Amino acid sequence: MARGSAVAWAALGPLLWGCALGLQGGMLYPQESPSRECKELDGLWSFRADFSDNRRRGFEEQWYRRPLWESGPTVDMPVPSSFNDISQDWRLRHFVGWVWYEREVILPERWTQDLRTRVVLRIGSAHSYAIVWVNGVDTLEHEGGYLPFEADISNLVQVGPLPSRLRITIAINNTLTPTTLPPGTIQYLTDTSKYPKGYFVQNTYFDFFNYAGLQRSVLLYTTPTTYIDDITVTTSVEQDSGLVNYQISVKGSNLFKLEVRLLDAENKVVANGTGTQGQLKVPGVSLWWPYLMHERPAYLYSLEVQLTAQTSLGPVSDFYTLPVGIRTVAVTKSQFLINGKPFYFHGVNKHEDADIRGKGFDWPLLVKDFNLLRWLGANAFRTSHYPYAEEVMQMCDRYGIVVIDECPGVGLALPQFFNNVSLHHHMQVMEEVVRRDKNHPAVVMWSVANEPASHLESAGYYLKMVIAHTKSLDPSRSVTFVSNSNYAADKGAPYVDVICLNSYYSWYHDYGHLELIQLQLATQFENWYKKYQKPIIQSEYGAETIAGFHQDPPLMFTEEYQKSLLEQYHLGLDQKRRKYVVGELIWNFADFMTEQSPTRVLGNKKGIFTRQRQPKSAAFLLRERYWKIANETRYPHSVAKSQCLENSPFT
Ligand code: BDP
Repeated sequence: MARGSAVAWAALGPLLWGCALGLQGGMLYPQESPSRECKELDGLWSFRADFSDNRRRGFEEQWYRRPLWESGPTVDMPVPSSFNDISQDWRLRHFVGWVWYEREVILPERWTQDLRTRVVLRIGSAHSYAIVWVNGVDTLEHEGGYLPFEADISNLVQVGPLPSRLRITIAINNTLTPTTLPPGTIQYLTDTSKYPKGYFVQNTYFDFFNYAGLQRSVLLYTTPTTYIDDITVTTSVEQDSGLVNYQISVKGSNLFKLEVRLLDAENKVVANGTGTQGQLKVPGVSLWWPYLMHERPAYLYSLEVQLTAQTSLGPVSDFYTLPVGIRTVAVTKSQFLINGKPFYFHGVNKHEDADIRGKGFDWPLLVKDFNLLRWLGANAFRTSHYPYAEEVMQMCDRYGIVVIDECPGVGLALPQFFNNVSLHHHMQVMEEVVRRDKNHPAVVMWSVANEPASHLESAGYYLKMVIAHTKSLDPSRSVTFVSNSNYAADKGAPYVDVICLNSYYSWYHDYGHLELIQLQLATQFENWYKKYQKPIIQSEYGAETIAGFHQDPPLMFTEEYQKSLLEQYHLGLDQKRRKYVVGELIWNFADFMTEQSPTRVLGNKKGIFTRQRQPKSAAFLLRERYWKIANETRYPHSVAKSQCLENSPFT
């Protein structure tokens, strides 16, 4: 976002929507409405990994042509889930190549008979490259995990005799190459005295396990043949009125009418409009505020869109309801402003990672994590290092948890990764991220990468292009990437709105010397601020900690060391907090799985919670700090109370 007042965007908003996405169609979250039905395909799918030497037997034998069991043995695989930790077969845990999923489904009669109905197959994410067949017909391909993709399959289902039995086959390849995001390399080990013929390993340059599979929901949903394809909303504030700029894209026909109503949280209509674009004015607006910043956080309106259209088969109507939070975001030289007030990010970095599901979406885990965030007094997180499930983003809107939305641009560590093919793909991924998440009030900033080799000239150009592209897609939000480079060498920092810095003083450098943290942190902040005069977020810091390890005076890997390291960082952060440091995000919310290595003990243990979501001592320390900061920065000033504090054994 360019520096300047939020009000300016109110006027410019509608014009700027002209920067349309290169993608075809919108990616509205599927919902049931009087005109739309959903059929979830979560549950057990048939599954097979292609262990053949070239991993291509599935294509050579065309496994998609017939039911999967006919071409060989299958196993049950739950969806959503990563496939890696489900079976007892170690080869599957480390598998690299194509895996095959299949599921049969019988459709409701109306879906196959009513030609005014459009049937869509939507896959929440498939990591990392996916090909989809419906009844053996090649239907859809998608590159990149962590983002949804879909296809209109009406033509395939609205044929033939009843009942319409659908066989969905999805082949997924988790191989990471120099042009995927994240990138990786395949290394063939050719010393036959050590490795069998054809032996290869997947190298990655990031610190989390490359879980793969159908990790989010798969579903079928319907719309009428003329339908609401996309909605884009931006908001601003003028005195005590909220302004909601909307733009709606309709597909299927040009003969339609659109009616738009904005409802408050009590379902009272507060504004209405017609047509594909316009501005709704909400006098006496209730703003969307972050958690703990205001006594009434996360206020959501509902934008009800009603379409009526004429088709050759008669009239159709379509309904879609979008939650809308009215808020402004702006950046000055030293502040991050939400609704014109300084906002301080006190939060966490996360991973979508837990137990045997790997990165599989899970409702209990989602709710538990948000309860822990609120217990902690956290008001923000970064989706390190890839976009999280859409349900997570919805929860952030509802709970007022502010999000730095990061794309899977992680592990851009080698010069060869900054090539034109990657750049093009990276821009496309940003289009998909913005398309999916643009309407979430919780999202205040896009992060295009984590710790790229930003000291390289080629990285400078690459980052400049991706950031500019992201800004053109969404001029209403800030854009950043997360750096661990030296301030004097970083070639990407000139293009960001907010500087995000990762540093691990007394962990990866000067191990054990906690006494150096304050000095080194002060030097870091001063150097960066002097050079760039932009607000800074400490986007990672932390220490590996094995829950239950104790040593006093503190030694590395103990709970005492993690606490002491945090305390030293906090003293350093407090020196700059009211000046230009606008946030701190601990690494990490919870322990998470990584590749095996001599420096990882069953994964990364920098969590303040274990992988099972139990607190280490540092969680209590951080909780005290976050609630203290919340009470200092609350607007209008009053003391906030944790919902969990009363009668809590922890107070
Ligand atoms: C940072 C990375 C993060 C790692 C962390 C660590 O951004 O993904 O997990 O270091 O080493 O550099 O714990």
